Amino acid sequence: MIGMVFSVLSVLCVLPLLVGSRVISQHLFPTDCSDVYANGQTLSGVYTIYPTADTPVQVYCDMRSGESQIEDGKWTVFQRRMDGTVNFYRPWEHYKKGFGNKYGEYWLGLEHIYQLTRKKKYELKVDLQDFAGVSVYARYSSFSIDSEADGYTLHISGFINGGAGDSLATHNGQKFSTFDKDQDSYAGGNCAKSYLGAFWYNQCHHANPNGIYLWGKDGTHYAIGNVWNEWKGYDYGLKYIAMKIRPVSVA
Ligand SMILES: [Ca+2]
Repeated sequence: MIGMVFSVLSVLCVLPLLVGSRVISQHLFPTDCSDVYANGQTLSGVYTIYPTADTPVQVYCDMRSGESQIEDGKWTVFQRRMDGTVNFYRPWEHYKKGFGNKYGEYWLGLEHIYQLTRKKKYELKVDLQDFAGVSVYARYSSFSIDSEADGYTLHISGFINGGAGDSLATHNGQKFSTFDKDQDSYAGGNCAKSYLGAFWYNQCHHANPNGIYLWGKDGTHYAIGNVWNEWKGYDYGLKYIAMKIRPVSVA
């Protein structure tokens, strides 16, 4: 019994390991993909992270090491669209807890995102691709969200333009809304219902990443798609969109 207690206690600690002549810190409960990377798992893929010690969750880690500092990997992906296989028109509980396929399209869950961003300072990158294969991004040097009691309010700043334009500016400071929980700034209705998504709607949006997967340009129904207005306008559904965070380097 005492041995059991001791072994439970020991795995709760960060375990220093001697590798060759180097001592590295193993995160036995990696908080995010940055910790997974620090553990030596440097390939992109699906890993288990622990936003809190008792909430293991699978996530896609973008470990791609790029050409520049900005493009370096270690990103924890919390939202991804790529082929229209997952329905994103879902109620509050789904957006709170997460849904979808970690190998494909998914939403990690607002509670997990909140638990991550309350622990460390994060930056945000949004990767976008159209059906012609053109890729752009928008980056924000600071990203966090509040607790559920505060509506999971979005806080972003420090926009860096990777060709996408800043479609999130109008969403900064807004609470999250779903079709069954209207917390937007539009008094005349529910943006989630009007634009068939779920987001930090204002009145209502310049970006609708969780909208309908439109398969390209389709203006039949105004701004209902997975659109990013500052890049392709309100009637172009993107082929690929991924929202990802990583701790801000203090180096
Ligand atoms: Ca409203």
